[in-house]
Amino acid sequence: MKLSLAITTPDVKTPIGVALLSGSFEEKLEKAARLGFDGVELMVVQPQALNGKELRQAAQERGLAVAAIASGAIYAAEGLSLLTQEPSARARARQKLADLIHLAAETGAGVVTLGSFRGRTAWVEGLDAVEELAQGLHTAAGQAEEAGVRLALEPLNRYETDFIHTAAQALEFARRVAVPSLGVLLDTFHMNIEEAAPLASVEQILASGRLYHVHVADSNRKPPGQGHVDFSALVDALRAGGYAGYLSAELFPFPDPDLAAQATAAVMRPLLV
Ligand code: LER
Ligand code: MN
Repeated sequence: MKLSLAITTPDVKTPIGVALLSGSFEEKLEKAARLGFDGVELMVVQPQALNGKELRQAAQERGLAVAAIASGAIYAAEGLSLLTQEPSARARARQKLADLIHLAAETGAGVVTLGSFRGRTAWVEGLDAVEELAQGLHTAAGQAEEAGVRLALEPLNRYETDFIHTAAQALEFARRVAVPSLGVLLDTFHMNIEEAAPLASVEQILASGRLYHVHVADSNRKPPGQGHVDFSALVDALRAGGYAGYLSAELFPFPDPDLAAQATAAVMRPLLV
């Protein structure tokens, strides 16, 4: 199991509420390495304009891997999502997803995350939203399969979207799409709100073989140790289920983006030895 954290790439001009570390992209990489992270999850807005090989090399030079490519900043910065009323905007979103998959392959990131970028069923009228998303992700999962990349669908809490709130719902959706490259991302912050028994849900997804990525934040979305999530029990459950992927910090920059990263490493690093 490896530790990463979410940072933005230089194309992201608006502040993203759950990205960590301050400074230039290179400074963020230096800091991540110094704090003992193994990788970085890249929050991007213009994947088509980024050079994945250069990003990969910049990370590698500091002993870091690119853990994941995150789609959430596209929704946060541009309001673009896979479920949106205007057909041309839906087409642009699907193209963005194809670009994210290409960037993941170039950077060596194993995973593209799919959280708020999926949109909401209420945003599409006269359309079967679930079927529309299933079709879009079926196509994308095929592209991912060819590129050697996985897609990780993230259950989000009820205040952020109107469907796929729980691990079981995400797994059901992934099984409906039925392409092995589509799996599940579990985020401890959302799980604390939506799961009746978070560790049992972790075990369920692990048993399905479809746990492709994990986001860590405490119950209040502050760094681990500042709320009431039991990270030691989480790591034990992940280890017992054979999880070898990333625990990726995606949380509020509290009290600031550097100290939040430092506090995360201080709690999580000892659990992963
Ligand atoms: C995305 O990974 C996520 O967790 C959302 O809550 C976006 O902030
Ligand atoms: Mn998340």
